[in-house]
Amino acid sequence: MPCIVSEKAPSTTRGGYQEMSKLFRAVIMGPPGSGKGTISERIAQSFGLQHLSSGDFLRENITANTEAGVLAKTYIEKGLLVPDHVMTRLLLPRLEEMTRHSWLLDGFPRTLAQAEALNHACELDVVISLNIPLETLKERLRHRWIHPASGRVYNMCFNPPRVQGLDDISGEPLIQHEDDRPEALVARLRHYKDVAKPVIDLYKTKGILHTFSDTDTDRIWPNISSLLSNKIRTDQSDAQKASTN
Ligand code: G5P
Ligand code: MG
Repeated sequence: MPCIVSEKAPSTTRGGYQEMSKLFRAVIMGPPGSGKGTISERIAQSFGLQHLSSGDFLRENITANTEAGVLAKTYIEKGLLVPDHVMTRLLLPRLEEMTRHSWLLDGFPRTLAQAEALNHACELDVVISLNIPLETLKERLRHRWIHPASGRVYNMCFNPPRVQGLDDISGEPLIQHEDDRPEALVARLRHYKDVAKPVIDLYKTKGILHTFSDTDTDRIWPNISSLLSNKIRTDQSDAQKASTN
């Protein structure tokens, strides 16, 4: 797959961040409810990376009734992971459409097989791993509501909608994910730990893993922001040096 790291980025960027001369590839990992989506939105906004959430992409496929979506639904409803071959067949072509953008993958890879498939496709610059206490996760997801059409996420305590039960922008009703209901939730949390360990070990060995531990996204965010600022600045200056040599 043409996921070439040295490819020149296009001249326009989102988020007002300085133009990147080298494309940047990042992954954010973490258990259900760890704040991947919330932090990804902030990263996309601040650094102009395109955000691709595997969960949102699956839900789009479910809504559109695609073959993969119909299959994925049966797993997601039970709180199980969607099989690796379905995930890679869905996600890798989507990444191929984004080769001219810097991107952030949220929720993929989840297993070692997925990480190996991604490895063959492209080289990552940074992997962010969120390490959040179990009780915090359970509490957060119990209060999570989403706007299905846009994927906007609310939490009745952390970031409630302006009008209870309604999306701030469209005014449409909010719903809870089937897999945020208590039975599916416990299964999701249990699964995560087992399958994530070899993926985390792989990225640790590659020297690109950065782990953030806290109970609050607002305390984690400044550290992630400064990691990415430094990383992107260093990568850009390396790319510039290479192009002038
Ligand atoms: P998803 O959709 O990727 P999960 O299980 O990885 O689902 P999820 O649920 O989307 O993770 P998140 O993105 O990590 O969680 O967290 P979030 O949505 O930002 O935050 C959770 C809640 O906490 C929100 O309400 C938010 O407002 C609030 N919050 C955030 N920070 C704070 C804070 O500091 N304090 C408080 N109080 N609240 C906060 O995947 C869904 C399913 O799709 C399948 C699986 O079946 C999966 O279960 N799937 C895959 N299967 C196989 N392989 C893959 N790669 C797959 N990807 C998805
Ligand atoms: Mg999410």
